Amino acid sequence: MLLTPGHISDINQKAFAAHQESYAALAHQLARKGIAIDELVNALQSFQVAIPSWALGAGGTRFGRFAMGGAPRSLEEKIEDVGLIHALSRSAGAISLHIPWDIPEDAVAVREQAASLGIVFDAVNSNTFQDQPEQALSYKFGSLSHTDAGARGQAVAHNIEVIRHGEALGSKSLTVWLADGACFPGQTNFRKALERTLGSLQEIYGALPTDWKMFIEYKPYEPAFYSTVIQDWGTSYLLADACGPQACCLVDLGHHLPNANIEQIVATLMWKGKLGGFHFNDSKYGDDDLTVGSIKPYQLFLIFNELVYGMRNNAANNPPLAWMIDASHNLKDPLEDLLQSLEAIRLAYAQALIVDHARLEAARESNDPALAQEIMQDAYRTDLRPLLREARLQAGGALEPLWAYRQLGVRQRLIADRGVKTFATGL
Ligand code: PSV
Ligand code: MN
Repeated sequence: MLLTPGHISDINQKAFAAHQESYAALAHQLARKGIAIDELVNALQSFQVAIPSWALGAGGTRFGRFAMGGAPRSLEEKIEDVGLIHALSRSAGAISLHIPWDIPEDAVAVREQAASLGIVFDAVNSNTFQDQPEQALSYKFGSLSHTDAGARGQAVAHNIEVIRHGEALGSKSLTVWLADGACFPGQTNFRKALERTLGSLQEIYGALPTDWKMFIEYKPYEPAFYSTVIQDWGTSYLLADACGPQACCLVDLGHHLPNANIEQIVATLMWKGKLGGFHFNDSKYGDDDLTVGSIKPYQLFLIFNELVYGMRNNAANNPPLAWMIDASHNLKDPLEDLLQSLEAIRLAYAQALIVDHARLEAARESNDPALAQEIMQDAYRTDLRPLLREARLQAGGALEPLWAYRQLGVRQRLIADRGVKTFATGL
């Protein structure tokens, strides 16, 4: 299914007058603060977030997975779905593949299909957390950290193969997330496991093309419930540092113990020039993979405030960040969920862009926490939704992507095309 500009502009007509009114009012409000709204429109238009190929079907929990109808049955159909999200939002111009869940059979054709929808290939992700049928050695007791050199070698070779797939698609980065760890005290030697992991990562690093990055993702627990080899940002940092300048850390919002100060982690990593990638989601308890901004939107804004500061003050040379949504959809239609996530991300970014950093710095320097809070919350509480709508409108997207999606009956059409009981490849 293809959404044409005609489909979208027809739907936009209905909301156009109300939008113009609210946008003019916001432009006026921001101008009084010395903020040019056009610059914000431009910043938002160039802000694109990758959709992971595994987030387009129904997710699930270890207790089950419910079919939602019309799920993409192939990589081509997943790209088609990202095309739908991008056509409506104009902010999802990239897809991130997990190998071997989504191995392109014909990379040239897949690349052409994506390009025709305005989509590029973001980071490729390796998978050494599941055993594949044809695999010689098991990852049950680890992959890059395994005690057996054979298993480690197999996991290294898989990562290198993933890089090759990525090269054929035009990707420029590899994300490594390891499930390696232990479920029981005493099960592993922490130091040896970390040393082995570093050795394996260095081998993968050696195979990186010169214009590539390697992102090292951390996570405190799950599926290992006692210890995870790359448990936190500090471990990720020291591994990335030991690998070299092309290795960076990846922050997944769900991969922190409760109440961790993620914005401070972002600030620290950007100070060192080691933040490379970002996985967005939201959570109440653990790695819940809920819709971005659905639980802690203020935290998301605080994180973006540090990201914007880091991007504007980038003496340490952080690479352009690879933004991706990493979520699972147990209840919602995944495409609706992704549209909501994109909106939440863009909103937090826009809010961070209007923070008066000069005044904030002055408040900090004069040790005035009340004023600092006023400045932060003034930005957070400014309703910037008209700005997001305008940025989309100018780029040919929908004023209200979620409503357009529903009014155009996209899911119903996907079900008609693909069937009711379809399951996407993935977890
Ligand atoms: C692990 O929880 C993770 O965040 C990693 O990024 C994986 O690649 C992804 O989720 C999918 O399982
Ligand atoms: Mn992740």
